[in-house]
Amino acid sequence: MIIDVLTLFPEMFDGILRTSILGRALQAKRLSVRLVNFRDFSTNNHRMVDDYPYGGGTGMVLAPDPIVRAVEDVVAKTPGVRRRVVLLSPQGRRLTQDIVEELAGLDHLVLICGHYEGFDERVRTLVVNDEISLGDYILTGGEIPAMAIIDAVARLLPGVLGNEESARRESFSDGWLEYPQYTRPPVYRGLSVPEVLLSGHHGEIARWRRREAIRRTLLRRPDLVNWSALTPEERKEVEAIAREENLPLPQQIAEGGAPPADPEGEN
Ligand code: 4GX
Repeated sequence: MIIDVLTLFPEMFDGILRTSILGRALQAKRLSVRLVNFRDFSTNNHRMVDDYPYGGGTGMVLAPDPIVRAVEDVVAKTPGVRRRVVLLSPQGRRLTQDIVEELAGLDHLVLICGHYEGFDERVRTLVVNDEISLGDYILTGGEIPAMAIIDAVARLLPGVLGNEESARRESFSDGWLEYPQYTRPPVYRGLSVPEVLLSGHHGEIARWRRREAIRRTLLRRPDLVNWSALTPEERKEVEAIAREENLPLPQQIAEGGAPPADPEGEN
């Protein structure tokens, strides 16, 4: 996969692209990341890339021409492939693992990062076909969201994670948060490792882990639960944990339907 990053601050990417799994993915040529400073596409004498907003107001707006020409350049260098041109902004759809998987199936990904200011709307109209947000908070630029996307996509590419790590990934893609983990020593500052994990009873260990994964998810991220996809065993665990934790027993568990509407709009 080829990822082109359009940014005024390419040096921000130096560290992460050299480090650990990303560095390995690049070395192994599973992934190629090209950093494009769209200031190089400015035709202005002063290499300016922004200008005053029509209609007035504070701040500056990234002019369309350098960005549009930079996109045209990377597209011309990478013809005839499955491609997405993504603008990073708080106005995009929030990044999820489903979106990461979608992007990991492409041949060419173009990530456009703005800094401080917004983009001239014609950038969206002319060259952008996806807009993604890292989350509902304001950053100084799209570079960190672009890095998050590169990192999350790279680990899904064939051959990037070792066998062990990719097997681990599959075992955790069952929809629950991770169960609590422990290593040596068996007692640390008075805190013991749960007895069952030292027992060697693999069946009991697997049941304990599933139960604690479900407990964590119900307590911390009930919004992640796909109520209609629970196995009968999971459903029984959910009912038992809801009783133990004094959680309101979800209506949909009892009736087997969709969850009730959340009046706070949180879920
Ligand atoms: N997830 N930012 C983009 C410039 C900007 C302003 C307005 C478009 C319209 C962000 C995020 C994020 C700050 C990057 C504003 N672009 N990007 N930048 N959250 O906060 O992606």
